[in-house]
Amino acid sequence: MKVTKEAVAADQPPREAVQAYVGMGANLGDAAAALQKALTALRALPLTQVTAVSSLYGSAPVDASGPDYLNAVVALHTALGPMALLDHLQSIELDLGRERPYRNAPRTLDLDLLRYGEATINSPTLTVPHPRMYERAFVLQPLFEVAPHQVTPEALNAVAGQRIQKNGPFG
Ligand code: A4P
Ligand code: MG
Repeated sequence: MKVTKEAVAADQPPREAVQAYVGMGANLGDAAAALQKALTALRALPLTQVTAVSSLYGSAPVDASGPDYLNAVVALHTALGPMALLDHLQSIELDLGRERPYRNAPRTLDLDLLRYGEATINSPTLTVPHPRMYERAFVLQPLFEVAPHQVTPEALNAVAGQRIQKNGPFG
């Protein structure tokens, strides 16, 4: 990963469009349908283009219980500010019926903002890069697929013990 140079206020509008990466996960109900609907919603975001979509991965729950997850990563080129983008991600989660009874509860849909350009963001509601992404094969493997420059071999190696497999194409 590139070391970021610039602290960015979360509500600052971007000066220009940036490349952002969104991690998607679901492990309840029809998880594949939830991810597909979420992708359709991401494609409809204002000021935003989906530029790459990873394969669909199946993964064992990490720090969580319940059935295996389906995970994917989507690359966006967006002129939305980071906070506006997070708001949209949360709206999509809510629209698709996510419930949050407790932290890391099984969920119908989880959308995480992994990277926003080169920004480092530490606001009460948004931390970028996502604080746990480097601990998780279910993030790093699909991110490596769409943006190999974002993931070092060392980072992939560090999560090599986690069970994950490519289930097939997505999008
Ligand atoms: N928030 C801060 N930074 C961010 C960011 N970069 N992206 C805040 C998204 N949200 C961010 O989110 C809680 C709050 O985090 C948001 O309101 C936002 O203001 P949440 O998704 O409701 O939180 P949570 O589910 O309680 O926890 P969290 O930390 O989001 O869970 P994770 O870390 O996303 O992990 N195992 C497998 N195999 N696959 C998975 O997809 N997912 C999780 C959830 C656990 N284990 C998993 C998987
Ligand atoms: Mg989350």
